[in-house]
Amino acid sequence: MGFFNKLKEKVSSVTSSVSNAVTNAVETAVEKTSTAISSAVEKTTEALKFNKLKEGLSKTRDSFVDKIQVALGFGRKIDDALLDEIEEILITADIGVDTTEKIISAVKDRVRREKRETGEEVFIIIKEEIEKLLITSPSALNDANYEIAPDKKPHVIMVIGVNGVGKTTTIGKLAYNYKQAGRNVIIGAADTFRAAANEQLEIWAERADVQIVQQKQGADPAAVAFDTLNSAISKDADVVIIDTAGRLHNKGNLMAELEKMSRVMKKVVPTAPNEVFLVLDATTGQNAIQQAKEFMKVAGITGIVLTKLDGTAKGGVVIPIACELQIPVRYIGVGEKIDDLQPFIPKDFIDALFGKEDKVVSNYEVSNVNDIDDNDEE
Ligand SMILES: Nc1nc2c(ncn2[C@@H]2O[C@H](COP(=O)(O)OP(=O)(O)OP(=O)(O)O)[C@@H](O)[C@H]2O)c(=O)[nH]1
Ligand SMILES: [Mg+2]
Repeated sequence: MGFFNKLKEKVSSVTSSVSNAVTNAVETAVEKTSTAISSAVEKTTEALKFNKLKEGLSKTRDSFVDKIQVALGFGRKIDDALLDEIEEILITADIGVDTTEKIISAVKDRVRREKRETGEEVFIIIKEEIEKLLITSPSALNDANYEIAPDKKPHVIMVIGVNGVGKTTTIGKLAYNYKQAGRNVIIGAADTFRAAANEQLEIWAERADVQIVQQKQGADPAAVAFDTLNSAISKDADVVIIDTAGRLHNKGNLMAELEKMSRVMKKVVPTAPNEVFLVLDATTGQNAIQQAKEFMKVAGITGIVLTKLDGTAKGGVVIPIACELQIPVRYIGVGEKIDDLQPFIPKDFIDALFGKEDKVVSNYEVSNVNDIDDNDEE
């Protein structure tokens, strides 16, 4: 090979390795930047959601957490009288007698065993014990990603509950969340009882940008559910959400109607309904638990949606619902807008209610107890 050919080859090989190196560097930089951007977007979205939750729980925080803080403040001695006072605050904040007893007995035990003496420490113990109850409840296993198992397609969700609890609104929000997660959604207007029900659901379908199947007012709800499932199959939909009329658990004919809907849906999708969500209105406090207990006797409920947490001081009711009923609280409603439905994440809920910044007492070494300033005593 001549000198010039060799030189040409050399130059071309250097050029190509420089160009490869530049391409790699640019690709890596682009990849890093886009990862950084998407992680920043994700963090911002999470922060906005958390703030919304915090904001939504402000009335509950006033009625419950702030009262506990006041009771524990002013350097009071941590004794039985004080813990009785806290017990009363929990019961009046809709935590319910049974769950309150569990919390207080665990708190008393830890205060004694770990020799806790300050209000701050007891506050964190209360927070931790409530969190412990929630994270060992079925509600801790919620899917926040709106995943659908491929063998459950279409995934059929039937939404039930008494009048006015927020079923239709929840369906609109849920459809929106599934759609945002990239799922193909169809909703079925099986509340054929109320005159304006179809229009209301249509508005939500438009907002969420999903399809809707409906019939005339007075049509058989089971027929609407049947049509919706058939349409879902022909359109290869991922998720079907069926709205139902508000009903009382003790109205036999209405409960039989739900049962018929389930039976008819199975003719199209043998596993349907994959989920039966009972919607409960948090503003009704302990009454919501009663409703759930009654519905559980007659309908195969797989999850609870607790709505209107934003408008109430009774948000503490989510704790006994999650802990006593053994049915997961799947979603919570924190406002009337389409993006105001959140998966129920126990840790976020507790952090939003009690504040995030606290040190975790249980991580202290027992020896640290002796270092704790006991100015609070007397
Ligand atoms: N503040 C607040 N309002 C809510 C929430 N969810 C629903 N609502 C309101 O509750 C009212 C009733 O909601 P719907 O969705 O119509 O209730 P429904 O259960 O479908 O009612 P029926 O079909 O009549 O049984 C509406 O005014 C909603 O805007 C929530 O999370 N927060
Ligand atoms: Mg409705």
